[in-house]
Amino acid sequence: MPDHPRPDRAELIDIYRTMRTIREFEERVHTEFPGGEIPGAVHLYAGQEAVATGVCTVLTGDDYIASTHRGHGHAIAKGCDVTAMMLEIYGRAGGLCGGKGGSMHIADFGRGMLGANGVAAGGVPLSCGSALSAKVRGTDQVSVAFVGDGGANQGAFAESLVLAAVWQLPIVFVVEDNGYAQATGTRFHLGGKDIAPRAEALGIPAAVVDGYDVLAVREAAAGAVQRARSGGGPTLLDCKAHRFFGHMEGWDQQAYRAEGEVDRLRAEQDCLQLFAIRALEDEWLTTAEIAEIDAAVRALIDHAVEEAKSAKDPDISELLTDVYVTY
Ligand SMILES: Cc1ncc(C[n+]2csc(CCOP(=O)(O)OP(=O)(O)O)c2C)c(N)n1
Ligand SMILES: [Mg+2]
Repeated sequence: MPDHPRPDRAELIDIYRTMRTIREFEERVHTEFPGGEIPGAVHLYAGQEAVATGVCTVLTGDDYIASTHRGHGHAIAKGCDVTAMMLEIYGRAGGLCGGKGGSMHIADFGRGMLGANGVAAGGVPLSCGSALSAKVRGTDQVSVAFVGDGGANQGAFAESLVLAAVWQLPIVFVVEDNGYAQATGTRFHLGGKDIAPRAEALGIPAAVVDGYDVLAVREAAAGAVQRARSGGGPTLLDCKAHRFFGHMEGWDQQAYRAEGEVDRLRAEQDCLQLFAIRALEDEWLTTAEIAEIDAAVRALIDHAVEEAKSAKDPDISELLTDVYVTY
């Protein structure tokens, strides 16, 4: 009996709702950003929802993920509270990290979300640490390291692959190849077409995955998580899905992208649309059910933004709390 059989209807609904929540969250942050209330750097995940969702749907609450600077989608898919996330992005009291972290430092240890990370590939060695900890403690927890195509060129990524292979860590490396590192296309920076062979060179099983197809991601992730959980060691998934927005809000004119590239992506490679078409064809969901989920998600995000805008800044007395931890 496989650990993760075909998703049943409840899981399919959950998958759609998660992807829709990420999309609505990101579209709304994009709309709100020019208002000037959101401090710091914000990188949006729209377009890549199927990757975070497909992976996190086969994880348990006890499993770990370490995220990137483009982390909202990972946090939502791991079950972080959406309103507390919005408060955090606005830098307000009541935010998931007390309003002192912002978009690039959202973390929720209670849900196994070890943090977004401003350092490209910074989460990857952390994931090796949490995987090693699980192995030493003898639990069956799995760690997932999300990393971009650009991050995969960092030395820390190569070192982490070696550690994971040598120590046979219960870890899944999820590379999100979205075609660009800032303004540099992968054909200029990758040194090859795929990142998967870098893992294979170390004996780590790897696969190239269609990152627009949430069920393909889920299936690949299910195999990888099962391998890790049963003592079979690491796996790398090289997921291909481009982002809809620029690298960073308020900064990127995207002059490096081909004319009409984003319009084509939205029209032809939108993971939500692709999923909805299949869900209707295969009668997993009705049009009315999809509309109902969409409306509920819109209301949730409206509420989150209202709460964030009306919340207070963190109190000055909390300036130094949570900064240092004594072990
Ligand atoms: C160690 C390090 N070097 C440089 C940067 C500046 N930087 C921020 S995001 C980024 C590109 C990351 O590209 P990729 O890993 O493909 O992620 P994506 O933005 O495409 O999701 C760079 C170079 C950084 N944050 N950390
Ligand atoms: Mg990239």
